[in-house]
Amino acid sequence: MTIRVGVIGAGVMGTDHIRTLTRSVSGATVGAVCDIDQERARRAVEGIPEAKVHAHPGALIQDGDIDAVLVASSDATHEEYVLACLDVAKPVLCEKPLAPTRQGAQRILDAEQAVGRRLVSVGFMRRYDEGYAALARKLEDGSIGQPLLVHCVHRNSASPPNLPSEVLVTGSAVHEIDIVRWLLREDVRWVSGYRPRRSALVPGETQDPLFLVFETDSGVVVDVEVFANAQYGYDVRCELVGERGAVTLDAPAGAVVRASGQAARGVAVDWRDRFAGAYRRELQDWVDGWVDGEARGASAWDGYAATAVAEAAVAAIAAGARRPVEL
Ligand code: ISE
Repeated sequence: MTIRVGVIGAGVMGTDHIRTLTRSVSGATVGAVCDIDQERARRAVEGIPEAKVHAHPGALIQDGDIDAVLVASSDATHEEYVLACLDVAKPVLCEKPLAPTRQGAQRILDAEQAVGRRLVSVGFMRRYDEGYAALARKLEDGSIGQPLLVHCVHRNSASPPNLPSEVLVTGSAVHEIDIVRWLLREDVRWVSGYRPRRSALVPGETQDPLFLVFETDSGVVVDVEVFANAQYGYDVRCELVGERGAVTLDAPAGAVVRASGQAARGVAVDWRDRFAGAYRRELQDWVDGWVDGEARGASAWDGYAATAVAEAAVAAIAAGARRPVEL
């Protein structure tokens, strides 16, 4: 059985997913692509003779030749397209965030409940990263005892000028929110946010870096540095501190070059190379799930919870006060 996937959005992530689905995932083909820029959509399907280009996302979603939809358009459009997929009861994998607002994510939860079965998966690909999977195993096998603290770092080399400051939370730290919930198997209940001294190298008005603190149901405290203009590359770190030890996320295997008096290891350029394996495993699992007739990966509830925490974090930063998360 081959799942024919329709991809909405042929930007950076959409193009990456099209390439991964076509070259590295078995049991799936890209059946159609749609983008606000039709020329970009046409370029994205070059070399995939069976793929159509649709002018409108609605037409792609309703296309009877399309079995499942991957939403990789801009964040603000996610809710509309996921709801349209639910309207025709089609499986949908939506890039994060599921919706930029908690109310939007709630509407998706309600619509999925009305269909009566899981159809929505959310693209929290870190759940498929080997390093994070190793952290989860160490927590589960008791190597470090009960978790007490989590330290996270999320750095990009550069952001576009005037990136709205809240996107550092809704577009970047949302990954830490999800992975912390997944690792600890509990919800975040309180959020505090800080605006450290602003880097002079940030283009435009964006407040960068940001620093967030989460408190979970059981009282684990999580700190997250988000720095979108760190200059030197893409760097994601995580350390779990437990009662009996600590466990740290390892960088993916690479080469160490010893030359000119230094031992140096490369830094990832962006999330696509750092998490290439995770994206591939995520897509393969999603496709395998639908071959077996079931949704896999992060659920609509996970997407909703992540958005709820992100929203509380944005409010906490604005208010300069600790905020509860409304779930
Ligand atoms: C980007 O949009 C992503 O989705 C990446 O996964 C994230 O790490 C990065 O910070 C975002 O800008």
